[in-house]
Amino acid sequence: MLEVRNYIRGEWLTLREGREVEVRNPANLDEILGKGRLASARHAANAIEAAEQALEGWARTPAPKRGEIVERAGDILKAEMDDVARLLTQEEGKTFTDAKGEVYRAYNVLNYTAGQSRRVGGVTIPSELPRNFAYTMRHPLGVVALITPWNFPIAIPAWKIAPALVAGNTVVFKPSSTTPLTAARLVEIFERAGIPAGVLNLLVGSSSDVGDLLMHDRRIRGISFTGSSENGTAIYTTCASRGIKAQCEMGGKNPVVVLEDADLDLAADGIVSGAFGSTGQRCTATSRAILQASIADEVVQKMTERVSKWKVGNGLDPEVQMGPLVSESQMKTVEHYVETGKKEGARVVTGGGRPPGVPRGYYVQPTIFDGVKPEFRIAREEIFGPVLSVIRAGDYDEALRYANASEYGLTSSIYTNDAGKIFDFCERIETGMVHVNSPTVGGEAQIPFGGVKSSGVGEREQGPTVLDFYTDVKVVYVDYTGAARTSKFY
Ligand code: UN1
Repeated sequence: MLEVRNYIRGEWLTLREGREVEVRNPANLDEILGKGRLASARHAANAIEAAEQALEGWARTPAPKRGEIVERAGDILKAEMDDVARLLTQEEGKTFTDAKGEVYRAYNVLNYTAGQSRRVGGVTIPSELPRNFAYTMRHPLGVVALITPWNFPIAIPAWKIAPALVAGNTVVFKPSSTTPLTAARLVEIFERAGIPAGVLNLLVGSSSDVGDLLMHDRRIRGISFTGSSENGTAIYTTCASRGIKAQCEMGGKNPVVVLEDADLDLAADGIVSGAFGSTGQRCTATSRAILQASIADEVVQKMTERVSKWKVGNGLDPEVQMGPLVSESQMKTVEHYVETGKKEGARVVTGGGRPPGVPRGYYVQPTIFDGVKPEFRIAREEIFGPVLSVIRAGDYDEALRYANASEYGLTSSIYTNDAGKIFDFCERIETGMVHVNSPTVGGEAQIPFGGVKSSGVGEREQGPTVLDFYTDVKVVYVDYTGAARTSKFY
C-alpha cells in the first residue's frame, strides 16, 4: 500500500492531521492502493513560500541547465514506463495499453520541452532611430500554480510542469486528489532527476482549501488549469481580477461528421475509438456522431457491431477494451445522462446499463443513443463518459450547422473523401483542433493543443509556442548615439 504524500521544499510529508483520503482501484473496490491525508490551506501557504524562496536561484539557472533536469526526468520515466503505466491503470482505470500510451506521451512532452530550453530567447528588431538597437527577452512569471485533473494523471501534469520549469518558474502543483499516487510518482521522478528543493512542490488537497488559496495568494503569478468549464471559468475570472495570466483547458462536446461518400468502416472505427477509448473520460472524446441521413443506419450498425464485441473490465486484463469510470460520482453522472437521454426520447442502440460479470467497480457499458435531436441535453452537455449521441443531418451544410451548435469548441472530425468539403469544414468548424478521417482524440508534444468557446481560454499548451504562457516579454532599447535625442520619440 502506498502513502498519499505532499512534497514541499524538497521533503516528502506524512501529514498527521487533515481529512483522510483513501485511493481505491475503480476496477476493483476491494483493492486499496493508498492512504493519507489532504493538505490544508496552511500547507498550501508553505508550498507557495518554498516556491517563492527557490525562485531567484531557479530563474537565474541557465535555461539549458533547467532543460537538462527535465530531460533527465523524461529518461527516468521512459525507463520505468511499464511500472508507471500499471500504477496509472490501477489508480485511474484506463486500460494498460492506454496508460502506456499516456506515459509515452508524457515522456515525449518532457523530451520535447527540454529541447525548447535551448530556445528561450527573444528577437532583435530594427529601431527607426539611427544607432539604436531593440530586442526582447523572455522572463519567467514567478511562482505558478498548476491544477490538473484525474483523467490524464501523468501526461497533463507533464505538459504543464515541463514548460513551467524550463521557462524558469517555480511550481505549486495541485493534482486531482482522485489520482494522487501517479502525480507523486512524477514528482519523485523529478526529484531523482535533480530538481532543487522548493522548485517543484506537490499539494494533494481539496479545491475548497488548497485550490482557493492558490487562486487568491498574491505570490502566485499565473495559473494553468485543466478540468471542467465551470471551475476553469471561476479560475479565469479570479485571475483576471488579480491581473495575472491564466490558461484554462476545459470541456468538450466533440462532433464527428460522416458524409455519404466516406469510408464507412473507417468512420465507424474512428467514432468508436474516439467515443469509448479511455472510457470516454477525455476532454477530446467523441460525443456527437453527426451522420448524413442516407448512410446513418449503416454507420450505426457498424458501430454497434464493433462495440458489442468490446470487453469491459479491469484495464490490466489484456482482453479488456474499456475499463471502469474513475469514481462513483462519475458513474452516477453517466447513469443520470443515460436516463435523461431516454426521457428526452432518444433510443438506446447498445449499452445503457452495467455490464454483467464484472468485479465490484464503477463499470458502465459503452452506450450509443440514436434519434438524438441537437437540442437534447445529451447532445449539448459534456457527459465525460462512454455515451455517444447519434444525430442525423440531411446534407453537409446541416451537419456543419449542428456541429457548430455547441457552447464548446475543443476538437472535431470529418469523414469524407471530398477535398472541397474537407477544406470547407476545416475553415468553418468552430473548434481549436480538427481531424480529417481520424478520431477526435490525441495530440503530440510539438503540436499546439487547445480549444475555443467554452473549451479553452489563454495561450495554447504544447507545440512551438508552449513557453509563451509561462513567460513575460521584456523589451530592451539600447541607444548608442551618446547624444540627447533631438527628434520626438513616440
Ligand atoms: C488526448 O485526447 O489525448 O483532459 C488528450 C483531457 C485533455 C487531454 C486529452 N486535456 O482529456
